[in-house]
Amino acid sequence: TRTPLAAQACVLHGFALPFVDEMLADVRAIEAASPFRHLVTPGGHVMQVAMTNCGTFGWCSDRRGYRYDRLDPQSGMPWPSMPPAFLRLAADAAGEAGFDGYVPDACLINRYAPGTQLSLHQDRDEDDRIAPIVSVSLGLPATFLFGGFARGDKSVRVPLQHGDVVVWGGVDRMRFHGVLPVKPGVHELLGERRINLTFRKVR
Ligand code: MD5
Ligand code: FE
Repeated sequence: TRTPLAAQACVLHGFALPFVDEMLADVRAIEAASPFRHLVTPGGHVMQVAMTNCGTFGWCSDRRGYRYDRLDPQSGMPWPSMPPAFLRLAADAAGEAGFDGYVPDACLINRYAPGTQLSLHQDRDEDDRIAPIVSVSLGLPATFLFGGFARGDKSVRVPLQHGDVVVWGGVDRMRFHGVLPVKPGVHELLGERRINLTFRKVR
């Protein structure tokens, strides 16, 4: 089933469930090459969310700023390539939400421990500000904040479960969003973790 959030944003409940086993095996291979790490923001804060990437470009942050890079700064190697199951899921979900022909070139993988939150922000480091972002939630549930186009706009709370996919693009691409602190718990497949994959078109 599908819950609309706005004109060009929706939640596809359980859409990723048929892909989960393959995706988790892929995440394990990705983290073996490019481990999850806590990036430092330009302001000098260590991010609560642990991150890694796959695809042509990976999102990075350090004292110099936020950017996408072809190389993992920790290994000096290109990011692991985008697994076929990731590309299929992203294109299928985007199509289901009305965005045909979606080919992402980056996948940011976020890992949340209980208590971890992601404060309200816009994704503005991609050159393409229209193409959808596809977000896949795995493991512990979370509450997603779906806001407006200014930081102070009222936001709605969207509960996200293991296997849920959120797609937002077009006129809704630049909305503020965030994640409330993940509640303590143990997921049967992932343990005390939430993993979120976000597919993006950077260039
Ligand atoms: C996450 N990740 O769950 C979050 C939320 C990020 C990021 O925000 O930049 O890595 S997935 C983002 C999302 C879901 C639904 C709607 C919108 C964003 N939105 O309207 O912008 O790790
Ligand atoms: Fe974001």
